[in-house]
Amino acid sequence: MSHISLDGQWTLTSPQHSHIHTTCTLPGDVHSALINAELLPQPYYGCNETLIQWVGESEWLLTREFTVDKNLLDATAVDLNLSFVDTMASIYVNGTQVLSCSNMFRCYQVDILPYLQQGTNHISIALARNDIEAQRRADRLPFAVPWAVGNNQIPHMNTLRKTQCHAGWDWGICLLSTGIYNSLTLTPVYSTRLQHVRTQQTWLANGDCDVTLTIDCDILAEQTTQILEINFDKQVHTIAIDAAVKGPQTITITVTVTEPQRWWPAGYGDQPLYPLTVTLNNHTITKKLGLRELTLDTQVDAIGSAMTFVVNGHPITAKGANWIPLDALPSRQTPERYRQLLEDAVAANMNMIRVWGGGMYEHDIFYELCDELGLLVWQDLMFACALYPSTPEFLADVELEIVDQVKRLADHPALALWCGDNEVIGAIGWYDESKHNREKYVVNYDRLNRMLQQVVEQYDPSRRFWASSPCNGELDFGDAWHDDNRGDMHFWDVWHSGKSFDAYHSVKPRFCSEFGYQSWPSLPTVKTFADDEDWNVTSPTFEQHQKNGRGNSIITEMFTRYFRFPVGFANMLYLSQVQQAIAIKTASEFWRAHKQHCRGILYWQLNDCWPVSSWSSIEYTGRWKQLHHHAKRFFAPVMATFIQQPQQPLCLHVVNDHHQSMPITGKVIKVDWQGNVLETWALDTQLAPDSSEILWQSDQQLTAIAAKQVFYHVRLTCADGSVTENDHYPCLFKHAQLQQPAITVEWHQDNDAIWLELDCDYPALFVEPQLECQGRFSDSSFTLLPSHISGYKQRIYYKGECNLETLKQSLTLYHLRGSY
Ligand code: BMA
Repeated sequence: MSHISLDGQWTLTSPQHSHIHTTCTLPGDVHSALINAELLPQPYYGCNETLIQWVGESEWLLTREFTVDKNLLDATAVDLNLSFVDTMASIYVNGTQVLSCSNMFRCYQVDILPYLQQGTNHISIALARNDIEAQRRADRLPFAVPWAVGNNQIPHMNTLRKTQCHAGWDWGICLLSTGIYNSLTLTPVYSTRLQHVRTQQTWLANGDCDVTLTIDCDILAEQTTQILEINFDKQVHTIAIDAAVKGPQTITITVTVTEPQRWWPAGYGDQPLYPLTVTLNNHTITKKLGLRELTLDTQVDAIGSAMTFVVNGHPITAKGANWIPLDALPSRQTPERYRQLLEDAVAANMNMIRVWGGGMYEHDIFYELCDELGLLVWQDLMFACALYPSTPEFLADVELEIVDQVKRLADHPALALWCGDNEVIGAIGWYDESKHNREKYVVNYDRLNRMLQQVVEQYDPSRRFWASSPCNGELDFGDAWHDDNRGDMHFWDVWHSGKSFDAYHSVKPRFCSEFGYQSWPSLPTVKTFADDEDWNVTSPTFEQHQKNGRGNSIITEMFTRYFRFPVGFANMLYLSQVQQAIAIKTASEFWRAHKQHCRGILYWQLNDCWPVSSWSSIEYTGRWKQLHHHAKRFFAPVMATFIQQPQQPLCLHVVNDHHQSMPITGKVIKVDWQGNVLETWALDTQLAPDSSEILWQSDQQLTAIAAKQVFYHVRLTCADGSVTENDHYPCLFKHAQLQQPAITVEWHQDNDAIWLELDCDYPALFVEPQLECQGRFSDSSFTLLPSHISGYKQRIYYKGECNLETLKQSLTLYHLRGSY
């Protein structure tokens, strides 16, 4: 007999709300159950967030029955397995408490056989109030430990091992969700429990790979022998376990993979995965292993010290974004949505995702998809933007959590790095208590951080532990927001400090693990949470959906620096996304061009967990913001960018991330806003492997008048057929003499394919064909040149399920000159 699932319908009640007696689907959360029962309004709509806080301020009880047949009672043990328990929970079986949970990140296992009876059994989960527990714990701390004021709406979340952004963040709704978010299972154990399998790779001089399996078993009842079966790389191995003595036993076996197919990050090669199964009696553990070597090079160099991931002996440029929880309502974190978002990341030429420390260690499906898609994972441990206790109880609890998570995740080839926290070193300097007593709080920090390091290194010696993000290096408590010589950097001078976009040119980070710029959601997404009377960026609903205090002012103020002020709400939304795309593009292209300095670019942030104004490149509804289309271009393996630095000639930098050389041909043109080509420079060369070179430069000093009348455009075609295009605008957009273009739109359909062909009389910038209906186009926010310049009409394909008629009615075309 294998697992028995306790997933499905449970009964939900609350001691404080006698009228509530409904069902709750587990895995799932209480809010979602109440929404389904029409006892709670949709939390994401309007200002409903303010109406639903009572849910987090209540206790909840989940109950159900299950049937046990006689056979099950013959087992040596029956394990109840629980994980993603959010958070303070007491579990009862037939009236007896069998488990008390207090850490959402633990994987709990408890033998409940002694409490089971043949026939009907009763299980209940009492969920206590997390806010009260947080306060209770804070009251008992030996000294104040500042919590994430400004982000959290509920105090002292830092004392609880629960997703920190559940209490709100500067992009996050405060729901204080509760529930159980992973499958609940009962596993009968016969004599010996198969506990855990861990693998380790050793690469041999001949290119083969030794995979050593460490298999933990627990002998519960003495037996003569037990047979373990291992299937790996088309080999079957059986091992007889001597089960004469009770207690834990560890078995190791090494399997040699000859001529292994190596696993690569996306863009650098394929992602072959080798299935592994280990079976003991009724219990099988399966894994998919990717065989690769991965190190982090932090050698001292002429600049400071490197921060370069090296995969299979090749340095790579990490390109990607930061990940926050998929949905603030955990019931909506479905495998389909994980797949969609991660596929969208790869579609934008990303190869790394950072799981940010204010969220959660993600569900298995996340890491399985990253393995499959070639997305390296920078894994923060779950601490963010606050200080944390270092009391013995807190450390002991966290230690168990880290052991559970490292054991769960260490065999994923995508996992690249364990990082101790998000911005906790920095946070020592943010709060009054710690600012004025720095030594005490640095020691307090290090007590926790050192324990994290020791546990990670013990359970996963194959990977690097990095103390914090950002961090300048080992035991370095300096300012990694401004030091670009070593370590990883969070560069927020543009968004939070209000500098202009050219401030991105003032630093060359070794690895920028955060930098971001907000935009508003697109109109179709706004319609999902705001009535038309709230279609205004300062309406109550819109302000409820902006969690960064100065956010709307920053966006609007930046409009005035670069653009002519947009007309109407829809154009405001559109322009905010143009602006965001320009910000992140400016930084990413500059840092990629300085490849000798910079080997990692992860912008803040990939996704949204509810519909909100934020730094994301993909909206909650799944719509790609303009930034995501730009990311696809600025993260492409071969990328051309114009860089203009003060008192320097305009330079065209071309970056090649391939580990092979790449022949390219194409041209740079100088065009005026009437669509006349004034000059052309042909380019035809071979890019060196893993390089960044200046292929063209202009010494022309444009007069102030000429700068408003022209722009430069480059289009290069690589030998593999890929194309990179880019522009340079010599003056601010608000000064440029853009002409109002007439854009023609033709729809085409052939079998299943639907596409648009666009042409124009005058050049059009940031052209966004926006659909009200589902789906998207293959490209957006592009420069449209008249076909007499480019030689073709711009063709973009529709990706989605709608038919041609629906599409025709649902298209709105935005472009920069049309916004004012
Ligand atoms: C970063 C993150 C988040 C935050 C973001 C935007 O530093 O770590 O805490 O949401 O900035 O302010």
